[in-house]
Amino acid sequence: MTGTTHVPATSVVGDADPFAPEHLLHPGPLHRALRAAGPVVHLRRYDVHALARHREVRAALVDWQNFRSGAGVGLANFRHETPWRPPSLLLEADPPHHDAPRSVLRDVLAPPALRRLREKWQSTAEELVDAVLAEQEEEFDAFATLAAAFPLKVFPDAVGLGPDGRENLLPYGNMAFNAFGPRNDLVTADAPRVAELSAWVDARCRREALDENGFGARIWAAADRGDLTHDQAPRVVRSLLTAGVDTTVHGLAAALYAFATHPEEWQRLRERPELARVAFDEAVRWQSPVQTFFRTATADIDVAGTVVPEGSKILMFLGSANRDPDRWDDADRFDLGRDPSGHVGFGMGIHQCVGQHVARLEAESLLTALARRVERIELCGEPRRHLNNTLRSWAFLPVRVRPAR
Ligand code: OVP
Repeated sequence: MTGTTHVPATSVVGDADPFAPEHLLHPGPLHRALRAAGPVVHLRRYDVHALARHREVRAALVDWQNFRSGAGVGLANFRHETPWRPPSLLLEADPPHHDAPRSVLRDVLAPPALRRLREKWQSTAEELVDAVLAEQEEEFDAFATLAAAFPLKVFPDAVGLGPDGRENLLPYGNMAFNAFGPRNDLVTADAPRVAELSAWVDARCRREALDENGFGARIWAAADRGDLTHDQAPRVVRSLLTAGVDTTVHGLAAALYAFATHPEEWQRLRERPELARVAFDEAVRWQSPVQTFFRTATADIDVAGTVVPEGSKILMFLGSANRDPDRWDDADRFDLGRDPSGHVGFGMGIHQCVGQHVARLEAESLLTALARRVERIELCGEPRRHLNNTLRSWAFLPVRVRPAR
């Protein structure tokens, strides 16, 4: 067997640190080794069991009775460790506590609520793309000017946030997503700003800080109706501000990167702009902006013959499940012709992304506006990743565009 096709034995892959920079930058080789090593792999460094195949990741995601979220969905076990902030009432909760906040947020972010935003978001996307094409040279950083700029324009407005301090949103989310991982250098680098950023976000979740027409006000109104307690309302607003910005920014960046490296798929989108939504889901499958989440075993669980002990953590590789060749034909290919449904980039089951319709509307607005105005988009330099323990994220995405005539 040659070096390049050699599959590391379980004992070797079991020593890997999935949160080391090399694996965060290039997760593919580790994912392949984990999938090859078996349906479940013990990672000795953290004493957790890892799932990297689509079948087992999906099964764990839908089995909330055995694979719990209430002890945290990061490496830290809230049974033994104090969380860095009060736990999320959605992400870090199990039924029955989970269900009232979930149902309130589901209604606030449901498609009927989004219909009111659709025209505004489409015209904002068109204005943004027009401005970028007018102001920039033909080469620019698509990460800052498009992927980050668009969500930061529309989403905080929709929540009902005031104009000040919005530059704190991405750093706060970056910190929250790092905190799901081990206390490595990435977490250490965030430490000096934890108190300041947390105080800013917590203040924005108060009723007085929120515009009366936004998602935030609707969460507070649900508390007035008795669907939530008034104590819970600010923490549900906090979920919007934690999970709603970085995810969409790096999700849109994933789509732009995909198109900038697949010119034939860009032509396909230009010919059929109604493919924008499926293109976004395919980009979420292909890049998996949220790479990993953990669960905690509530009993000794048999996974394909291996016992995962009660109380221990399970690490689910969403990004690996989304590239599993046993589930996907030509898994590594970004392909608008496939049906990406069944990907686990938004999770699956009772915790599946409650904001996915918001994300798809943002993506549809931006990609449609671009497809109408840009004939070609291609990389014109080396793109740079931003390292995060959970997010497959970007720092710089240099592109060259040719505007459509
Ligand atoms: C991707 C997510 C991520 C981070 C925070 C929260 C949710 C939250 O509920 O606060 S889901």
